[in-house]
Amino acid sequence: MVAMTEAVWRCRDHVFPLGERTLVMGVVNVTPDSFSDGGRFLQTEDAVKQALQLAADGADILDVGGESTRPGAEPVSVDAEIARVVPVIKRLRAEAPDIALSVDTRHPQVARAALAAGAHIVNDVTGAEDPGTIEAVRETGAGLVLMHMRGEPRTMQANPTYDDVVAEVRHFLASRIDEVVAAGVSRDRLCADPGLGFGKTTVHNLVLLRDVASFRELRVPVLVGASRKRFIGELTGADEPTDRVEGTAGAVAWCAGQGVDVVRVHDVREMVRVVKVVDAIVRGGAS
Ligand code: PMM
Repeated sequence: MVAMTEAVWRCRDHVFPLGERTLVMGVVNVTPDSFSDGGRFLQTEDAVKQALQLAADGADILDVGGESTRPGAEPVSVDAEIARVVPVIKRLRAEAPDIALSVDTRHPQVARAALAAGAHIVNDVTGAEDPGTIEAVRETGAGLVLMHMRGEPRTMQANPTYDDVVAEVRHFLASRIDEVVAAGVSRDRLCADPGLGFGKTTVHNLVLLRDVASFRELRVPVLVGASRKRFIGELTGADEPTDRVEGTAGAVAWCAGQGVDVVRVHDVREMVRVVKVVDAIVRGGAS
């Protein structure tokens, strides 16, 4: 989506060329397994196994998260979040050294611990509102995903309203980019995300998607996470998140067609195939 020629997204030693194809970020949720009493070891094993499968399925980036940011979710402690994500990141660095790793966190302490363990990107759903996160990114040369969220996960879906959702979200992201660049992080480390479902109704999500190409004005790569979200369920009548694969494919195909740079998805194998076809049509060559 970036207009400059030879544009790249720099995330430590990973340099992603932009505009050639749609990058796929696979979601790795490290959450306690309520069906086992095996504790942390099994939790780590499960997440690593899932992550390695997503890498084999063609993910470009693995996004490791230890705190659910779904609507209504209760926060977990920073220590618990670190204890979930760091062992997974360490194992992935050892077992899949070529894949880029991102940490999905809004806490600078978690970001720092994950970067020390070898992560390349911080994915922050608050748009890096804590200056400590910006500092950690600046010091390490990591990539940073700035997402728009209205309110906070526990309450954000309580009647969100906007006068012009596209303009307001874009304005927020532009001001976050300016602030992060002013704090010493170069623009080619940044990526912007409208934050579908984070304080947005189904109509807000659809309007943001319809106008997603306008986010190129931000002059950083654009990431979209539509995967399995509630609005996909509403549109398709699929109550179970795992039953939202085809609906997700619709949104992912649209994003790839509009030139979105990164799609964040759970169903990597399927979505890699979707973007391969759309990229071949839109960008003029099979990869
Ligand atoms: N969505 C979720 C979590 N993290 N990060 C970014 N950058 N964009 C998103 O849309 C996003 C995110 C919530 O979805 P999940 O619970 O299914 O991972």
